[in-house]
Amino acid sequence: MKFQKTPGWLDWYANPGKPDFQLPPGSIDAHCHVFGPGEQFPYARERKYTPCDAGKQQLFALRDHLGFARNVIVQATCHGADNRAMVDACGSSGGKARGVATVRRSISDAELQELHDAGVRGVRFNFVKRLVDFTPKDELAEIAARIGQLGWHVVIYFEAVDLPQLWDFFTALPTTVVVDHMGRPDVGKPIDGPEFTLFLRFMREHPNVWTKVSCPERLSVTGPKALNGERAAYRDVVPFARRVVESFPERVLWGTDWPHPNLKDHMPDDGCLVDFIPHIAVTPELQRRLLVDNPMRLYWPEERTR
Ligand code: 0GY
Repeated sequence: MKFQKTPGWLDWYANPGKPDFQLPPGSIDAHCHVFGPGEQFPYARERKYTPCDAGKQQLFALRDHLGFARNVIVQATCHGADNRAMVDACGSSGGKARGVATVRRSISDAELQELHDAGVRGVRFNFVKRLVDFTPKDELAEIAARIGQLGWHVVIYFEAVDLPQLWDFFTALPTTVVVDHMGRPDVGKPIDGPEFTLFLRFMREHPNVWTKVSCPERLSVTGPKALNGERAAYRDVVPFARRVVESFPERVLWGTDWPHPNLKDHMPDDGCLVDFIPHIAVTPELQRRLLVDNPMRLYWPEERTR
């Protein structure tokens, strides 16, 4: 089946630069996606956008080019609860990829076990209204209880303004909970303002909550240019991400978010995104935790050495 991508949607960056920052050995890109290809893995009927194809070979080539050792492939909403593209990519990775799935309450125990055997270690609950229709919370709670028994975690994606109304649901989840993109703070607002303070309190009061300090390209108002002699692109995101990394060094993850769904203004050079890392994790110790130790603990616990 042929799919026409959503108008205005930018393609991923075809020739990313080599990062100046040398990733620690064994680094993991803990948030990326595969899209299709649509002819092999059709996009979901209920999707809110149609992406360009971005398959496993391209993801693995990017991994090697940037210097990552492994990927965590997160199910994107354009594939709904059809996890075949993600599972196929994990299966073709030679053990170098694990996955986060989207499932419905109708999934059987045998199907959950199949996902586990394929390398899935989490489910994603999405609360971003432009991306998904509402799923009843009792359905999500039921799924969380079931996947908890497999030792999986829940990845949650929401906008900062929605945290207060979702707080009780999130804090009742029985598993490790990983928040995508720092809960999407508005970095135009003060770092010590009520919204980001609430997010930091959410993490401080709930030791099962982790977060990905990812997606500066989505959060930034100042954009990719390094201005006024400052070297960091997306520099308005730096204080927010750095605060999180330094406050919760054992509960942070990082990912490229390749192939960067829904970007219309600019498409980041993934090499430049890697060069953002030393601005938010400023010591080798913090970098090793962010890129190696923490994702290994969550996704490859059986191989953990520290
Ligand atoms: C991201 C962000 C987005 C999209 C999705 O699954 C998705 O469609 O996650 C977004 O549009 O903000 O993490 O990839």
